[in-house]
Amino acid sequence: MNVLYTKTIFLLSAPQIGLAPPDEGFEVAFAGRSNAGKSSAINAITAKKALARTSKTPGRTQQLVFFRVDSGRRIVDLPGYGYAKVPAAVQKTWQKTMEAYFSRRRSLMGIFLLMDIRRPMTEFDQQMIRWCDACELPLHIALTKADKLGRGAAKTALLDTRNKLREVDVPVSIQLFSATQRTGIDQAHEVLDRWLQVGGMAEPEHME
Ligand SMILES: Nc1nc2c(ncn2[C@@H]2O[C@H](COP(=O)(O)OP(=O)(O)OP(=O)(O)O)[C@@H](O)[C@H]2O)c(=O)[nH]1
Ligand SMILES: [Mg+2]
Repeated sequence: MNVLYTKTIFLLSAPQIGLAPPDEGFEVAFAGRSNAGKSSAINAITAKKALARTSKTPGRTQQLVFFRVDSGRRIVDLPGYGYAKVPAAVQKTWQKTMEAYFSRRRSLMGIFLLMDIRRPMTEFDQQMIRWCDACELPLHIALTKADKLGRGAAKTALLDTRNKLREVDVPVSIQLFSATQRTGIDQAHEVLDRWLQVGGMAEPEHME
């Protein structure tokens, strides 16, 4: 277990990027369709039961929720408006907010895109991937709820999704993840460490 992430605390919730914390240090954002398992993944990665609020009701996380890993590093839980009940006007506002965030946020080092392994590469996901491409943001995909499929089917989903990512120009990696079975956490930490510039010679105390 990477102890750094267990120190993560809630910082603030921002309904728009103007209210985000100062654009300094390093930040990684968790994106994904509503109910994909973003909040559950953040809790699993930080080994905290209820740091990010999870819900059976889609659309629970409606703001950009910032978590502080340490003084110069943050994780962000992005709202996942990928479900039908959201009014068109709200969708539009969300799109504008996301576009501004992806393109202007200098501390944003990469996007963790979470997809339910049973429904990968939805229109929402493809939109996110296009934005990453356009903004030259590295992309890491976690296929969540891998526990819902058998090993063989999970592996097939991983390979299929990887095949669909051939056209993507930005660096892209992909993994299986399960918050309930706590699998894929080490792999997620490795990507976060890289993007959040953890483990340089200057700060060996962060590594276990
Ligand atoms: N079986 C299983 N269920 C999971 C897993 N991760 C999340 N879930 C369930 O999926 C539902 C949605 O999880 P959340 O983490 O709240 O999803 P979210 O992406 O944050 O959703 P929004 O905040 O609405 O955008 C909850 O009922 C979770 O318990 C997993 O790895 N395995
Ligand atoms: Mg959530």
